[in-house]
Amino acid sequence: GADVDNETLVTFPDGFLLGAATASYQVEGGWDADGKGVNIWDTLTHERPQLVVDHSSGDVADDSYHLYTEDVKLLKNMGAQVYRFSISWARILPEGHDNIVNQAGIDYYNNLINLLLDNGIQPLVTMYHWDLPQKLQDLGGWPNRVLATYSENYARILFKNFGDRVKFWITFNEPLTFMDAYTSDTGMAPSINAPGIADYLTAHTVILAHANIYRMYEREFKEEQQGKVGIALNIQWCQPETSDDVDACDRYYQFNFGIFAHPILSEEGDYPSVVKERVDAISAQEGFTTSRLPKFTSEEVTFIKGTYDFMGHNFYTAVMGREGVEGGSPSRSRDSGMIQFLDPSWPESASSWLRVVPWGFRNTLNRIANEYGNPPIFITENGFSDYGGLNDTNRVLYYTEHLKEMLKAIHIDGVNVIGYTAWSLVDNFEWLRGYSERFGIHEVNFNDPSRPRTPKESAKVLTEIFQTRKIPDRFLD
Ligand code: PNW
Repeated sequence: GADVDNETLVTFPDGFLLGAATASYQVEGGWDADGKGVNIWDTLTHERPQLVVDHSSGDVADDSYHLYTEDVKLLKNMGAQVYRFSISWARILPEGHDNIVNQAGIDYYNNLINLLLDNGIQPLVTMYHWDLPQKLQDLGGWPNRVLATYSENYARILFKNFGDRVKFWITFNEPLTFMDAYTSDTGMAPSINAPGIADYLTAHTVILAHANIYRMYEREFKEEQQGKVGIALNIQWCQPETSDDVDACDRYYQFNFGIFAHPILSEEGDYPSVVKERVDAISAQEGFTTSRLPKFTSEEVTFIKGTYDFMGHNFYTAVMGREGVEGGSPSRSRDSGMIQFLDPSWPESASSWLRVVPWGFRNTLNRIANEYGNPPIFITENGFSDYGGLNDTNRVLYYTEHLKEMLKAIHIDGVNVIGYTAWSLVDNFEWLRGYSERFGIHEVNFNDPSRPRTPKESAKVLTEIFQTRKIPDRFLD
């Protein structure tokens, strides 16, 4: 580690970007406004409302489709330098294909982008944050490889219309999370139960789609637009229970992060060998003639390798790992051969999966840096859930502790972290948890049609941090 003075250790480097994040389905509302098409979250919330804990939907959500000027005001007041938001595919292409473009959708994002830039805030745009046009789900959704081509066509529309002003692009948000939407019929949209099969098919299509988009940008836009393209991958730190469980956590990492990162960011390319070996062998034991893990050709391995200008990383929490087998047959969990649990001493949040383990953040950043040659990493999400309220002391602590760990990774360990957007700018539709779990740094009153936004204590502390570009003394040990 480098020798750094105490002041530097708690200060953000020059050029480091600070801001906040949202996603289209979680905040926009306007689910059928002005020519928007139906997407898989519209379908799930309308047709299977019992899958959402409070039977709610994103039909209106924060109504950011109509109130985006309010969101930009919040960002401006905080001194945010960057806003990460996502584009609703079906708002731009109502039927998923690029033959019909909804001009009202283009106008909406143009207005948002222009207003951000007028206020000195950079847009960081996610192309896909889980709201697939229903018409593409009707073709099978992500397990159907043809979506790798349709995604490229969608992305081209985005580069054409917005690429003159958007310089940071994320192709996909958390493919790890949405591949699991194909592993249970009580899970996220499309909520299809084909574990150990459709999840791998989804990963395969998404990796090809990502590479297609990156290469198309290189060929058609990069020279003129000079933007950067990456993908946002999430992973939880895995803490081995004993020294005998280190390999189990390594496999956890490769099955959940390496499965995407290795093809794109490693020198070698392709899926991690441990993933290939285990899924092939276990598939055969289970009586499958064809491995459940699809194969890349050697041309595809080369085509995919290096398709990033930076990597997006969403970090929330940690798990404990132990050698052993759990999960049905077939399943990715069984393939990985590890047992996952939580340390009861880790502080809780409102989300069952989210415990507060800030040291896991620094460890994860180091792991990524070591494994893939220290790529530029943008922290695209990090945040904490509670049940609401303006006095969100636990969220304040979550942010200050995680930012301190991130700064150690930067200054002491030399990890190349280039930006950070807090999840989330506003309380919003938290997927299957509806409005019951709150991640916002601004409170939103969902009973008031005007959806008023109010800064929580955490927004005030982050404002101070964004403006001073350091961690305030009172949060230092
Ligand atoms: C992210 N995990 O999902 C998503 O990108 C956001 O849309 C979401 O609102 C936010 O985190 C909070 O849930 C995650 O189990 C879901 O570690 C699950 C995990 C992490 C992130």
